[in-house]
Amino acid sequence: MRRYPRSRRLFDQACRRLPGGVSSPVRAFRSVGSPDSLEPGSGHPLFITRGKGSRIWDADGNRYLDYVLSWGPLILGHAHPDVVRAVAAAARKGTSYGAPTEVELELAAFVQRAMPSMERLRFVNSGTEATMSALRLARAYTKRDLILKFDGCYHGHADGLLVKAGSGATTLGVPDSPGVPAATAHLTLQAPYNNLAHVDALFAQHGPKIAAVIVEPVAANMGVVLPAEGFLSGLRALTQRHGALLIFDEVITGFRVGFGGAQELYGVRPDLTCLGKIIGGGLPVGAYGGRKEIMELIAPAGPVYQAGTLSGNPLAMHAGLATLRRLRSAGFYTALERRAARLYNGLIEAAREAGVPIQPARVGSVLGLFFTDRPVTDYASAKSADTRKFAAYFWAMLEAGVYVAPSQFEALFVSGAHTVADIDRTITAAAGAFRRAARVD
Ligand code: HOZ
Repeated sequence: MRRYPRSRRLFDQACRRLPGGVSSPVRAFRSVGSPDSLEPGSGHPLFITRGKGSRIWDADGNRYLDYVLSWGPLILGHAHPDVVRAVAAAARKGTSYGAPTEVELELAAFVQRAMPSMERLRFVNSGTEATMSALRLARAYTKRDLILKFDGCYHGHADGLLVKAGSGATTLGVPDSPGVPAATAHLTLQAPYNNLAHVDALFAQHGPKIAAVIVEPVAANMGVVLPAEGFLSGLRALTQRHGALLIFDEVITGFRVGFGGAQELYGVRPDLTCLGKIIGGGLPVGAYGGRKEIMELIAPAGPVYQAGTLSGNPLAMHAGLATLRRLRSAGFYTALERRAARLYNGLIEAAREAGVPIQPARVGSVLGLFFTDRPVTDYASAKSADTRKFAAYFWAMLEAGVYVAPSQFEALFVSGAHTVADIDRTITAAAGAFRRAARVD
């Protein structure tokens, strides 16, 4: 069995300096225990020293096929030469000016070509900043205070969005974070994902007060849950009828499920869109944008204040631009789709052979699987999945050299750097991991 002594040592040191030893909670392996005990909290994360293409290396020199990909941004894989070249060239000219640059324009134009609904957009530094700012804007535009979010969707860690939040908040059992003032939480209405009737009822009750509905068009922070037929178009119709804005959080799906994101894939045009991850090519970036008349309320064009010292940072802009250019190259998404489908089908077959029930989901290169025999359509059904089976699967995958997110409530991402051989190796590893999971009761 693999051991990770240097990572363990580093983690012990980190715990004396950083809360929980990490800079973001989902990294901590808290819920999956350790290789020899699936007791939550008994393990430690791996410290990563480098990445190249589809692979990463840990502090003990172990190599892994990486399906976390920094939680989604690295659609080209690690250290893609185009991105490295662009960042290095930009850095030689200075890392930040706090002034407008031409590259912001170029990246904005690329994003707008992909998502024409973003008639105007503002660059920020993270997905959290994007969603937080979009909500402020929606409230200012509609002159209403309530927002509606879906249970298990995660839109970053702004106060009003840490209500039944997915991702690490769910993994660690704190979907409603302490520290969020009750007065703020009360401004957030909640509905089960995929439940239009519930949304309809909330609009019937609170309609004139609801500023916006915010949704992950493909939920990818409670595991991967696909939008039911008619769900997104239903939200579009309901928001329009009641004068509320529809905000698509495409931080994960943007440029991931296709060049035009989920809005193109499902043919629904939101009022506002939030982006992050891929548009920064692995550097910290977010963006929000939408209809001109709404966006023109943002300062200095309008009175809604939002600012940032490093917003539109040139290194991040260049990394994003290099990434999006590569995504535009002929056949990129077709090849990615083929690899992701091969992995998806291979995982399903491997689980079937191992006799372990799973609920798989996939849109493009975003995949998820739940250890349950019941269909997963929302947060409640996602949470009923077996976390101990997942933990056994997780450690077996790691042992076999495959790095997946240490939580069932996260997604798995395929990059353009994953080869067919990588995929087939992963399926072989998963066959063993599923057999291990099957033995857990
Ligand atoms: N959306 C990411 C996880 N689902 C964020 C990663 C993090 O929280 O560190």
